[in-house]
Amino acid sequence: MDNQNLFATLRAGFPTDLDAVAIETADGPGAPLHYTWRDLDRATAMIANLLEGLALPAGSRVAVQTEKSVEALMLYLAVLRAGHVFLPLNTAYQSAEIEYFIGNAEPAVVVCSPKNFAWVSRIAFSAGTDHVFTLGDDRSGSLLERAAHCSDRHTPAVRQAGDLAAILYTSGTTGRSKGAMLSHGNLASNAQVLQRYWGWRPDDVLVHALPIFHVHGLFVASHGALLNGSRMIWFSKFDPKAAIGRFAEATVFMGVPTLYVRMLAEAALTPAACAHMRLFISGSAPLLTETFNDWRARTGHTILERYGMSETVMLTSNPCDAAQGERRGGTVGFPLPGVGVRVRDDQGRDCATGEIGGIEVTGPNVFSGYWRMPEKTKEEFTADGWFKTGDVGRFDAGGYVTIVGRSKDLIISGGYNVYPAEIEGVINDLPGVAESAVIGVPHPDFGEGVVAVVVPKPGASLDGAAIVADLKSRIANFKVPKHLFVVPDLPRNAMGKVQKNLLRDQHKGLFA
Ligand code: MCA
Ligand code: AMP
Repeated sequence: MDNQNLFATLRAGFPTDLDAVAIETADGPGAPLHYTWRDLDRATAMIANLLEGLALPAGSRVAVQTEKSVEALMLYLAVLRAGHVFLPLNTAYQSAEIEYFIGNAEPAVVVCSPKNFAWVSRIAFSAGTDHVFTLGDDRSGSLLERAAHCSDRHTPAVRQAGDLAAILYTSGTTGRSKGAMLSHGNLASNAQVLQRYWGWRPDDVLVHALPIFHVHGLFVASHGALLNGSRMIWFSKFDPKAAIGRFAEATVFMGVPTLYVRMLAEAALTPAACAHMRLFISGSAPLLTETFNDWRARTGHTILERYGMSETVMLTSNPCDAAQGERRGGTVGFPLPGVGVRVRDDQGRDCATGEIGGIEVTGPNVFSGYWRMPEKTKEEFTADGWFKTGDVGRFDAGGYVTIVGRSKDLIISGGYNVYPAEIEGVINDLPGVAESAVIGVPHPDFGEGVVAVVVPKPGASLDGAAIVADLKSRIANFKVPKHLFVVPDLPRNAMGKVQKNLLRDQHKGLFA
């Protein structure tokens, strides 16, 4: 049987001329650095051989928290190549968060930034991890030192479509993150569908400016370019002016809405600057119609908005090809080929066109379940096997999907998910706090801004600024409330439930 290893699928997309440039760095140490396709092939082989030499048990997880670099991408590809399971971690995560992920996933290997080795290795070794390597964004660290002694020839491990390729931690409506288990087949099928739907061409050039520890930057963007043998211009950190400066030699850009908002604030964003570009894609959070319209007015390009999740990779997309329809602002387009999308009411009945309900999905891209959480997994699927996204939306008469809200209590800030229950849990554990409510309100830069409303215990007095400072040492910076109010009590309904809608309404103008 064919090898379904995702690395093998991506490798088959490399161009015949392996000496052509695959990735050019636009920033970071030593930029511009040029990596050829042969470099990607050889370096991933060496790292894969290093991993194989560790004789890890089948299905071992490799957890990675490193700055964005081409070598970090190579590490991801090498983990696939060796047949292990990749577990990316946001660089903003603090020690308590890392402790949870490592404790929950029990990785056999952890790779971290050299500067974090002391605390990350302490957590990893006490959780039973056997190997901790370091990888800096300047090619430093023990991972590459060790890999340098390994052969640059490697045959990808044989994997079936259903075998686990990656675990992405996501949503924790009850406070704790769940590891979405994605298989080689989930990821490969989605990449292949997007290849056709977005009309990827080998001569495309992608400006890659997203982090590579989430679906958008790691899978959607990187897989697209690799599968098509297309060159990437690689930013380790998004810089609006610098990104615009590279559009003259590029054709594709992918961003969360905040990236588009920030580029719109640059005078350099003109039709001429974007004349060489073919496709601007947005996702991970709702793109405001205002941003969609302003972008068209400023550049002459119509942003293609698409919708996905960590559990499912990409689900719907506005068309790329005009023959299939226009790109409609405010919508997330059509279900992708092979992906089933339906909208159902609370009783599980299909909603009529235009009627709002819960979005449910099925397809070869949909994950198999949450890591070691069979009960949670069961709750999130319908009896007939469709995944309940927790997003609320509708189909219009033309078949376009519009997302109107979420039934899950989730804030999306600058494309990062923030789970109010998790932040409330941390705040409620602080001395003097009786209870709290965390909400998202409109934010001009991040789409939604995190706000906390905190009630002190009787007799206690709380200092909002001190709480925020304390939170910065406990949770990832993007989760820290941008504003914190200390109030005598929270609004509740007759059932005693906190009325977050009232709080959201009260504070909706906070960041205007
Ligand atoms: C940074 N800060 C933020 C955020 N990012 N605050 C709220 N939300 C954020 N997203 C704060 C930091 O806490 C810090 O605050 C200050 O901004 C500066 O931090 P820095 O790291 O320098 O910020 P930045 O470089 O300007 O980052 C902004 C960013 C970044 C470029 C928009 O957040 C980003 O790359 N977002 C993309 C996320 C993404 O890739 N999402 C895809 C998820 P202080 O100074 O107070 O400490 S995948 C997904 O959702 C699915 C499946 C899908 O459909 O794609
Ligand atoms: P994640 O947990 O990071 O996978 O985030 C997935 C969630 O992001 C989805 O369930 C949606 O709520 C949201 N999302 C992704 N793309 C879009 C989009 N284009 N418009 C609105 N929401 C989106």
